Amino acid sequence: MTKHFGKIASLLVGTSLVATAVSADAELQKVMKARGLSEIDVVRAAKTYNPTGVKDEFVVFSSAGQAGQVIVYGVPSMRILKYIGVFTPEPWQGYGFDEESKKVLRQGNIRGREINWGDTHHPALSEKDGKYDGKWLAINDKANPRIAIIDLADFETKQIVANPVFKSAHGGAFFTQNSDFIIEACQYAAPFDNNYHPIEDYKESYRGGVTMWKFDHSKGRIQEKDSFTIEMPPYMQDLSDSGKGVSDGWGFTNSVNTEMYTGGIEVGMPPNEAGMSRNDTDFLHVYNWKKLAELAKDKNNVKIINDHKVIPMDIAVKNNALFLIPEPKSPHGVDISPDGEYITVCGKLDTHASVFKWSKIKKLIDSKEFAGKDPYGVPILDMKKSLHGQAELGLGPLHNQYSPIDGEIYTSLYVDSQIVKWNYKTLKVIDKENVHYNVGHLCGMEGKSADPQGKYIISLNKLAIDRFQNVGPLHPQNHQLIDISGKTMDLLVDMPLPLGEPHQAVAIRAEKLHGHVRYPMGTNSRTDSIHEGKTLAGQERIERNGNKVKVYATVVRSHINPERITVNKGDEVTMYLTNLERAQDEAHGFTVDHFNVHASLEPGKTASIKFTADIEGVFPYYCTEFCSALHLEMMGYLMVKDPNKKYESSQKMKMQTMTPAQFKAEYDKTVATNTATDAVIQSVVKFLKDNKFDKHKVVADLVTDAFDQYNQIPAQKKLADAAVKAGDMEKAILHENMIWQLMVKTADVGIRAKDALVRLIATKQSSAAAAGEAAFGEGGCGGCHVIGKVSSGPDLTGVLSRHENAEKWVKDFIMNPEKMYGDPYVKGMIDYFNLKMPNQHMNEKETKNIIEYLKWVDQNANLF
Ligand code: CUK
Ligand code: CUA
Repeated sequence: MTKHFGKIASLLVGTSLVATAVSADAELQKVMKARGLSEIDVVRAAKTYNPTGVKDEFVVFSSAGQAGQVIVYGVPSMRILKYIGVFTPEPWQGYGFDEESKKVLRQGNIRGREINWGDTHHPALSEKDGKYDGKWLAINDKANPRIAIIDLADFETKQIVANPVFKSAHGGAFFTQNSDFIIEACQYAAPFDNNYHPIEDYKESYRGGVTMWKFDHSKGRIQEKDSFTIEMPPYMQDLSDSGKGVSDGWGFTNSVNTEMYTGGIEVGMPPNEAGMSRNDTDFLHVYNWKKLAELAKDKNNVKIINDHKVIPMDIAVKNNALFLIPEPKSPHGVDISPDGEYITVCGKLDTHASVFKWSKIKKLIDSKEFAGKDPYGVPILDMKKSLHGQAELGLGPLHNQYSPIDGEIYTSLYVDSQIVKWNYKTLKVIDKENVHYNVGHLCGMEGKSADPQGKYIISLNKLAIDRFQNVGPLHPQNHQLIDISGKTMDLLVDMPLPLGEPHQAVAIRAEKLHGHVRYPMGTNSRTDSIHEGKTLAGQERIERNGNKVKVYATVVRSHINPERITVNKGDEVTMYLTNLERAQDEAHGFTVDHFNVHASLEPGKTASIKFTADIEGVFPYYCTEFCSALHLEMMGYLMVKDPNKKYESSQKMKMQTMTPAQFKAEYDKTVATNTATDAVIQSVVKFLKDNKFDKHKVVADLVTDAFDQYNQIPAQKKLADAAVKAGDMEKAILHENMIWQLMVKTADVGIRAKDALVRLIATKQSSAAAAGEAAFGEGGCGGCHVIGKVSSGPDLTGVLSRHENAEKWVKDFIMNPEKMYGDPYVKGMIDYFNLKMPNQHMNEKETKNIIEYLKWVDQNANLF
């Protein structure tokens, strides 16, 4: 092994374990040999490894292509965090299986028809001054032209809007720099109305365009009424980008079929792919959306098609708001530089990237210097006069991302399977990195914002081929993480993504995201308002109105209230479910067997499920999240009876029962257990109060959660006492049992609060003491010694004052316990615990650290 290997090892093991670097070194060499890893592999692993509890620096939102969803993962660990249901039902979140989410999905109906499939391509993060603000995520559906809005406070889809005039839409979503509008460009030109038009009328009746969706940033909703579409020639508008900085107010959209070719293999015509790439150039569309938004306010400037405002081409042209610039044929990405001055267009059939300059374009527009007009009368700007220059990159350039370094740009090369780093100002290629295989989009860290963060590029590859275990002919996608912090790029790791074909992904600094922990009690998460079915403890009820049955239910560890519901066959049943929990991560799920319903109930949420009880029978309903030790008991029965049938109660079986004396004994035992458990709780409460827990928000939140449970006890106690009075000991026992359940839940959170508080108020550990605590834990000392308690070995609090010359005594005893078994004190201990202190083979350094740890324990003895 080479010299600097030790350096890597100590880098990897972290400071608290530097002492054990020698043994870590050996261990590392062993692992590397066994797994066939090189040193550089180990460095790459270290760059992406997150120890447990450590979070990522960036969060990526990736489209999921044909899965119609969004995938969320962290960088650099490439760990998947969530799938968000968007255009497709997602069962875990109840998306499409509860009533609230169905309403969102059904906003995406087109011409009154349900569509439950989508093809997500381009996610976009909301912006302020061109920088990501972490509030909203928009994403398009290419197949059924729609845009969805996801709230980044809870990562739920809140809105879907269908495009009233397009028949497909690819070039979206793109936020303008202050999130006033979301750009969505058409893809396959088609008639704007919903009628039949023969393909021979393509040039006359088929149209392309760009829809500008008005966005209310504070509410996070698209305002359909204030949105409009700019009519464009049927050139098949493709990817787009919004201007920013100097080009703010303008939009840029390229196109792939200025030939206006319409194919016809079946009638002997050459296929689309030949006819649509005949011309040397297609058109980059440049439009002044800010001006057009003003024009759209006047009804004389718009045509209303399908209840939607469309600005005809001639109006846009007359108002100097729409222009064309030739660009190399069949381009793909168009990406505006962070300052808005450079516009890079990649031609997938061209080896070049073309860099246009906004100031040059603007000058031509202002001076009305046109090279001509297209057949629809749209002015064309001269390509050469608009260009800053072209760079030869390689085969199949597609998409671009920026870094914070001036002029630095990263471009994907589809055919060459490479990422190329170059400079769009000097037009020089700097570096290339091979990827596996056929990269589509690439994702920089905030790499398309006004403030790119650099550090990493993710290559979103179209093919995985041989990279992963064969799981059949349909392979996962491969996202490859590339380190771009050095002079040259370095590919760090592969991540298989088994959920559709992601196209674009966007990354944001994790610290910009502020997800909720819980909802205000009774929230309809899809509208963020209080739900009509909000139900608090004690308000649970079943209401009947004719054949409509409404159940107002609550869920809380570990019961559903009510637990029995009887309805008639044919009844329409709505169940409103409120999760009364406030504790972090205490979600419950809810389903009624056989009725195809599911709700995910996060703390504070109210959701509803609705079904017709059209079959007779007995149907268990239950909580679908393993939420507590009594999760399996969190259930109930829906009983559906046929009103036209007579049911005879079956013969009552004679069951043996307990004697009154036995009942009394069990009751007394239960009450005694509760009294003992309560004493533990009170001691924790005293500790928390003595140590001013309310000064620490994290701890105070946990204490609130604990009291949510504890405060339910008096009500149960009342019921238990009433049962005793009435002589129903069995019922009294059941209520006392419920009290115990509540106490256990209280203690569970209470002890977590205590541990958290101890960590916050204890004196700071020296690094030696911290290493000692780690060694104590890893050396198995905790198996016999519990700090603050006598367990199967003595309590070690105060051990350093129990012996003369104690540090040496403890050190000798840890390192060579056998030698001291004869010592009268040790002998006494051995007899008492019936156990001998084993030799755990701690080295001198570890032993010294443990002694430092024990000193820290003594300093904080009052806390244990
Ligand atoms: S597109 Cu798929 S690789 Cu829809 Cu942005 Cu380029
Ligand atoms: Cu609630 Cu399981």
